[in-house]
Amino acid sequence: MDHTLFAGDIHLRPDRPETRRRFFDAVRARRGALRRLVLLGDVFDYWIGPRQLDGGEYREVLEGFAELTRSGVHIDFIHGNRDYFVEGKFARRTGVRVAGSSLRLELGGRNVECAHGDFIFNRNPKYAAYRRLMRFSALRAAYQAMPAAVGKSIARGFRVVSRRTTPAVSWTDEDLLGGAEPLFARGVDVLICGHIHKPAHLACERGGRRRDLFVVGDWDGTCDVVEFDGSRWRFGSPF
Ligand SMILES: [Mn+2]
Repeated sequence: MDHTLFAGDIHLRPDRPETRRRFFDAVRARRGALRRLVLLGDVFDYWIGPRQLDGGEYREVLEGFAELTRSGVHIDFIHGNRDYFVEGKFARRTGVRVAGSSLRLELGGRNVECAHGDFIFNRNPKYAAYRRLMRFSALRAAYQAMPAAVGKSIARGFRVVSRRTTPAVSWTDEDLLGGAEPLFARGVDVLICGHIHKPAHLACERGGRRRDLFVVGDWDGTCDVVEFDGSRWRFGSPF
């Protein structure tokens, strides 16, 4: 079967090996059927850039991804607000394809849009400007040139900012569908994201078509994932 698995907000940290084990156990349990794994961002709790590859902190994670891609699982990596420095060197090391901020697929005759959700569910008007700024090569280069310890302490600072700008509790179903609406209007049938750490599956009808919004859970909590087995969608615990 042509099985696709969507997961995000895993927030892997070197000091939490149990999260890493649970995630890879869930993926490996689907071996054989699994063709594609779409990572919806914030896979890493922090990622300071290419130097992170040499530090050894995420060695088992990198090996885990490399082993999966070698075994024929196609993996797409969508940037989250914690790990948008994941780039080409990471891709070459692991075989994972770095998709950038979003990914469009067609599954079962439906248009599927995958994104982390930080650009969709964000009430801070400065946020998009900040992310655009970080795209400038000079700023990125300055960040990458810092000693790794400084880079990590800045990454920890980003985490505080991102916690302040993403209040999970305040998103109602109407808010979530409101965020998805512009994408539905552009022809997206299924929107899959994460970021707000509040798992949800909402469906509605727009333009005579059924639309679905899936928000995956985080791996400190319910770990809810989205799966498509070639004919049916499933949302819930991966275990
Ligand atoms: Mn996030």
